Amino acid sequence: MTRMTSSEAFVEQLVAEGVTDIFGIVGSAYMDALDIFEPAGIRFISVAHEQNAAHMADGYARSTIRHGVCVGQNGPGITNFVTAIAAAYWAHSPVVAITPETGSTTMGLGGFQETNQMPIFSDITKLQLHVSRPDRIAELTHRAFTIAMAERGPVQLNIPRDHFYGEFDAQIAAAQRIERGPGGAESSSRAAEILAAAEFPVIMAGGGVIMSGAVAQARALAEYMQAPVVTSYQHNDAFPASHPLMCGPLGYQGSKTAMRIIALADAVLVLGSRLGPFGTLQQYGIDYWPENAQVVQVDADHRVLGLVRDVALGIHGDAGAAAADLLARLREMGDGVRCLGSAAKRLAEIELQRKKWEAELDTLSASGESPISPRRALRELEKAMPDNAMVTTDIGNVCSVANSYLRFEQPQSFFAPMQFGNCGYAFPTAMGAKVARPERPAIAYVGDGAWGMSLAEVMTCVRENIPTTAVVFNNGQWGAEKKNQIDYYGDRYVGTNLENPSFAAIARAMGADGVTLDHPDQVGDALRAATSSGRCTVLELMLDQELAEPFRRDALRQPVRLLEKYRGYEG
Ligand SMILES: Cc1ncc(C[n+]2csc(CCOP(=O)(O)OP(=O)(O)O)c2C)c(N)n1
Ligand SMILES: [Mg+2]
Repeated sequence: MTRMTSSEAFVEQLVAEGVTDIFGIVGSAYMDALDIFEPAGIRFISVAHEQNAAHMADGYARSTIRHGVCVGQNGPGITNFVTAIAAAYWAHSPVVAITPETGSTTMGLGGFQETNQMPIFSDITKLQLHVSRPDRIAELTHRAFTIAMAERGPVQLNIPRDHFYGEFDAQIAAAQRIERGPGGAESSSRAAEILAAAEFPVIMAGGGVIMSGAVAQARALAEYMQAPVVTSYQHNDAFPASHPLMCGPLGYQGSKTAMRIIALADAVLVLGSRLGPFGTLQQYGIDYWPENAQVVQVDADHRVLGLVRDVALGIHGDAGAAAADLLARLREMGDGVRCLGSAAKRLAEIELQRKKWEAELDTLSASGESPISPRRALRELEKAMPDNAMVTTDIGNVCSVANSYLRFEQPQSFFAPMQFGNCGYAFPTAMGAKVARPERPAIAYVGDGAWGMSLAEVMTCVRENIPTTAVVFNNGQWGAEKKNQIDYYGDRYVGTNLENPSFAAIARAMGADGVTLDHPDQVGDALRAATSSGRCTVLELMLDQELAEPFRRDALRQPVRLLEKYRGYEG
């Protein structure tokens, strides 16, 4: 026990948890602690909007397997966090949201910057902690960090502003990491039997493979069984793209190779995926989910086992430990593993499907016109992508089509908004990743509509020296939503056309580099130059207005109007 102030105990506990970077906007509520961040070895990254601070914390966590941390002023600073904490929740990111609150002595009186901050985050955090007394601040901070990592999701640490003051004897705990095993022995043995009996087993690698650092284990198992590997929606980096067994991602704008291959499966081993409903919707008219296959689902969160899809067996365990355990069991079974005799057939099928899909993508991406066609832009970016790049994408139509063109050799390379799907995700998330991994290029793909939500952070990149590259797809529209007006609402464009200023000029005015590109031949060189310049760069790609399939044909209906005054507004 050492005598400390409350702020000192808090900051010392942050240090013990390994915190070196915190994203936020300054506020008096926590200034007493902020004042000693620097001598504690903590960099405070001052941003333009608290939503983006929390996205940065998410990108930081996703690119490292470390905690991301954000902080803001009580009331409005904290309510600004909400969207990004929800995104981090669905991305399973260990983000610790430090939420200073109005003073405990006046809470409830409706004073300055007061709102009840706990209900707001109740459904988008794994745990909420309220520091009820100053002398519990270190203990509860420790708890926040432990649970955020153990349960893989945001934790809120709510601290009444007066609780940063006070003196007491404090104990700083060492950081705690909880290791997971492969799952129960009985279920593991059943899983091995299911896999051993399969003729056409397929492995689906999800985010859990990335988070548990399990690519090597997944790969060893896939290679032993010669099982094709598909990845879950927008987790394209869960298995190396160039591996002969890799088929690509499922889900919206995913890989037809992956879909055609998984459709053939008689057993699927799902490693670290909740099988989210949007992620396995049929695509391109391919109803690919193999309803009759025996599905074994492994996940670190027992609540998601069998939740969305019926599974033959759920295993509560770590993706890497489970893969290693299953490999050992299959090895012991020797010739009893049925699929070992038919590897050539599966490899040939992968090769065939991959060739077909690549040829189709080449044809779709061939246009050499100006303005640039979205798919040609995506192909050019793909070809010029630095090997060790980290790429984030936003949720617009062009960004979503990028799913077919983003391939990675290493995990922790692709951070998309996935099933929370919020506009404004990509750029701050790339910035957070860049802070965490300064040695790797960080590139955000962003639509022009969503760029309006993010562009203020170019100032942050310049001020804080975070050399992130933004690729802005300027198609003059909130395209993904306009597509619905085209398909369902008789081309009535309400709120979907955009008249944009020059985003490149705005970037330059903020002290960054800004380049406008209107021919496909310029794209590759521009990306290479931007990512090697050491400067924040905005590449503004002038695109045509072509749009791909909408997100939610499954959830939209042709409009029906009954009232006379709305006649003519049918589909
Ligand atoms: C925060 C938020 N607001 C609104 C939406 C609805 N939405 C989904 S995609 C989209 C259009 C995106 O337009 P843009 O960023 O220009 O990309 P494009 O579709 O044109 O490629 C909108 C408004 C959303 N997903 N998130
Ligand atoms: Mg757009």
